[in-house]
Formats: sequence, structure tokens, C-alpha cells
Amino acid sequence: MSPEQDAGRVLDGVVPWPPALAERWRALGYWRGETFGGMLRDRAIDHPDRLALVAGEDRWTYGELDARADRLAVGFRSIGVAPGDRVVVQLGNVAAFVEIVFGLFRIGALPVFALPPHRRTEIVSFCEQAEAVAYVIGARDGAFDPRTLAAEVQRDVPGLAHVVVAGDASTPPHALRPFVSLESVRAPAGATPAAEDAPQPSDVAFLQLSGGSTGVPKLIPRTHDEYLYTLRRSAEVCGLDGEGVYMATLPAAHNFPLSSPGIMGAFHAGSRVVLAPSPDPDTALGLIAAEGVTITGIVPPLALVWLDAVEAGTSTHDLSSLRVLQVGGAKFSAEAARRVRPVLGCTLQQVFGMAEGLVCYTGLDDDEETIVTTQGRPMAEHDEILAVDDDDEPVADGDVGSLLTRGPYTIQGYYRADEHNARAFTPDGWYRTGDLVRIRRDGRVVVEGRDKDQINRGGEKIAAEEVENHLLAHPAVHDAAVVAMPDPYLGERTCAFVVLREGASARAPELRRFVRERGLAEFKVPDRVELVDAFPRTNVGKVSKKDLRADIARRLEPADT
Ligand code: AMP
Ligand code: DBH
Repeated sequence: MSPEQDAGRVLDGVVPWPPALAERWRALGYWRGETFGGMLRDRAIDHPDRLALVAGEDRWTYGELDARADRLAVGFRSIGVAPGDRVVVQLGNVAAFVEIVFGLFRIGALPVFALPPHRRTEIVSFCEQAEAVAYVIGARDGAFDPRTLAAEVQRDVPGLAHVVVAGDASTPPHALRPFVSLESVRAPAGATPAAEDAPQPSDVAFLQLSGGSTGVPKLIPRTHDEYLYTLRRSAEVCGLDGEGVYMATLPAAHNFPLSSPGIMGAFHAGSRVVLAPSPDPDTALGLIAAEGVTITGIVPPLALVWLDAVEAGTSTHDLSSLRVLQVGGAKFSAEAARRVRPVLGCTLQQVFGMAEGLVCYTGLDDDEETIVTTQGRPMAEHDEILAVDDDDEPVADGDVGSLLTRGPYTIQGYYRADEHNARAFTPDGWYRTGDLVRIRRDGRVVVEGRDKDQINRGGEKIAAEEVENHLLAHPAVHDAAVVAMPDPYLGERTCAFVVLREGASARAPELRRFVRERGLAEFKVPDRVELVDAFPRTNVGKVSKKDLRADIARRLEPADT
């Protein structure tokens, strides 16, 4: 392929793969010139009548899913969504999520994978950063009505041409323009998208989200070619084939249940996907039994809930079909990890991954000690990992260092983020993961901590700076510093230390409410607010978050004992 073709459909603000590297990954067989749309078509041709997707009442075969994707591809095109356009998709685990993203893939439009907890601030930011032409939402979920949110987003983002609702599309009175229903977008049966709309394998397929460490969450461009490699290899490492049944327990748009091997890896392998509407043990473990689920992936706090429910006998579902329980997104303690096999009767697979690329897995055949005490090894032979010190020099073998990585599927840069990219990548193209790890002599990685300014709240990532900025918007707040505090269940929760302006007064509940009312995902609202007179400082005068973390950990101790 020529360098011109390498660039594919050029999207401004994407750092392209250097042509020589792209050539290398092709020559080594990592990139095989596939696209998502083509992959689904191939599976549908191979086994049209095999069940592909189970979600609530919906049970679709590969043939049906393929035809539905085509009808939505044509439908989105007809309302004006063009190849290369960005579409923010915010749906829970419903069948529509799958047909919509494949519909968009087929016309080379890029889903932006918002998560169900995101609210106005996040969605507006995604729409603006991506200059999205459409925002797809679902049905009401308890007290939360996505249509109310969408109407607010429409007001804040003038360029947003369409709000598409997979569900009741009646438009709220304060909306600027009428919403459209997914049903009205869908083209008649038999419709097929134009061949020239189809993307190239080297094109960016979608924008994934970064947990981030900056004021605004960054968008991550992933191409068809490299992401399809991750699916193929993940399915292999996880032992998922056409006989397997993968259940998305976490929201399917998240990179872990999307791709490690996730729903996309399951489709790639021609296996069946089950979407769990809720991760609670009754629903999720019930679905494992009812649908014969063989593998699913969850975060550590959820693993604790499942282990406790089964051990206590409050959940008695038959879990004999479950072969692999993946746990990732945050550090799983060895103590909890040890309980998985005896309690659930399946193999634990630790997964240490990131939406930026690199994914490490423990092997299904690894000895129990390795499974329980490490986060596995990178999935690709040509993944490079390096633990470095503050000067980017490699640390001694087995010492803790900051993890750098590069390889056949780790991005070259965030979307439209030149300034941030200069810090997040080294001049030699290594991605700075911000994770502190030990790399064992056998190549296994053990995650020991973090040197990025982020809180990992049971797998939900919170950029300290983002929350600090919202606190600083309060008229009584002079300064704010958000740090992690230990939590026996979530691993970490957030504590905001706040210095008030002289003479001003504000109490913790008011500050928490203020952040919530700024339209932020609930998990980012500080769990605790501590009002202090001043912050501890480092020698160079910076706020010492290390001291603040120690301070709050100390304050929590008496309550624990
Ligand atoms: P993101 O960049 O938002 O996709 O989040 C990826 C980050 O989640 C990693 O860089 C780690 O900090 C964290 N993470 C994911 N899996 C694990 C794991 N198994 N153990 C510890 N941290 C993890
Ligand atoms: O936390 C993550 O982002 C994550 C965890 C496990 C991930 O992106 C993945 C596997 O692919």
C-alpha cells in the first residue's frame, strides 16, 4: 500500500501511523486489511442462522444483525450523516447499541463511545471536541431521562444536527429541534449502503474515551486494522471461539467489554454475545445460567460482590458454564483473586488494559500463583514495555518504574490534542501509561501504583484536575486538590481538599452538590470534602498530593478499626 493509502480517509487532528511502521505491522501479519463492516458481513455469510446477540427480548442471528446494520447505515446516510462524520453514542447494554455502531462503521462514520453515567459536561465536551453531527440516546432509565439531557446538549452545541432516540422519541418542550426515532432512521429491508462509503482498513473507525489526567477527557482514535488485531488476538488468548458465549456485564461501550475480547472480539470469533442489563449478581449470574455464558469481564469491586453473594448462598444460580472470569480496570488484590476458582469454579484471568492500546492478560494455563499475583503479559509478541525512572531511564530489572509502551495497536496520539500529546508520548513514540509497574524477568507485569494525577474508583477513572476545575468555579473556593483515599470495597474513592477564600463560607455537602449540578457523571462527585487552611507543599512549592493522600488515609484509620 502506498503512503497515501495509509492515510486513508484523512481526519484532521489524528496523528497518523508512520508509513514504515504501518508497513511493518502489515508485513508481520498484525494488520490484515479488515474493517468492522466487512468482518460482520463475513460472519453473516459463514453462518447466517447462528445466534449472534441476546439482549432482553431481542435475539438476533448473524444474518439479522448484518441486515439491520445495513438498514441503519443507509438510514444514517439519508439523514445526512456522511463518511468521516462523528456521532456520539450513549447507550446502555441494549441490542440497538450493536446495530447502530455497525451501521455507522459501514458508512465510515465514527461512533464516539460515551458511557451511560456521563452527563451534560462530558457529553457537550465530546460533541465539541469531535464536532459531532449527531447524538444517539436510549430510553429512560429509572429517574434519568436522556431526552432531558439531550435537549440541554442541543442548546450548548449548535452544530449538533440530530438527536436520535432508540426508544420513545417525543421531544421535550425545551429542545431546540425535534428529535428523531431510530425507527424513523432505519431504511427499508434490503437497503444496502453504497460501496464508495465503505471505509479503508487504515481509517479511524471510532473515538474511544480516555480516563485521562487532564481538565477535559481526551478522545482516542482507533483504526479498523489495529483494533481488529486486538479482537483476533484477545479471543485467542481468552479461548473464545464459535462455541463460546461472551457476556458484556459492564457497559459495552467501555474498551474492556468492547474489545478484551469483549463483544467485538466475540463477533470476530463468530460466538454469541449476551448483554447484561445490570451487573448485580441476581441479574448477571442468572443470565450466565440461563444463556450458558462461558466468559465475562468485570471490575474488582463487582468481583467482590459476586464472590460474596455466591459464598453467602444468596445467589444459587448454576455457574457451571462459566469457564473464565476476567477481572480488570483496576488492581485486583491477590487476596480476592485467590477466591475466584474455589468460589466460582472458573479460571480467573487478570486483564490490565487501556483504551489507548496495550492489553496484558494472564494466561488461562498459567499456574495459580501467576494468575493471582500478576496482571499478565502483553498480548502481542511485538508489544514493547519499559519501566523507567523520572529521567526516562530504564530502572533495574524487577524494580518499580513508570510504564512506557509502544507496539502494533497502541495509539500514536490523542485526537486533536497536540499539546497534550507532546507530554503523553516520548519523542521515540512511546506512550506514557502513567502506571507504576514491576516487569518480572518472565515478562509478567505487576501494577504497583500510578504516577498520573488520576483516581481509579473501582475501575472508573477520575482526572483530579477535571474535578478541581469544577470546584474552583465555586465562588467560595480559593484552591482545591483532589486525591485518592483508600476504600476497602472500591480500592479508592475521592477526597477533595479545599481552601476557602478569606471570609467565605461553604460546607462540604454544598460543594458536592455544586459539582453535581455542573452536570458531571455522579462517580466524579467527590466522596468526601475536607476544608483546610492551606495545602502542604513540596520543596519546589507545588501542592504535595502525596502528603494529602497520607493525611486522609490517617484520618480514615480510626474509623476503620
Ligand atoms: P484508560 O486509559 O482510561 O483506558 O484506563 C486504563 C488504565 O486503567 C490503566 O492505565 C491503568 O491505570 C488502569 N487499569 C486497567 N486495568 C488494570 C488492572 N488490571 N490493574 C491495575 N490498573 C488497571
Ligand atoms: O481500564 C481499562 O481501560 C481497560 C481494562 C481492561 C481496558 O481498556 C481494557 C481491558 O481493554
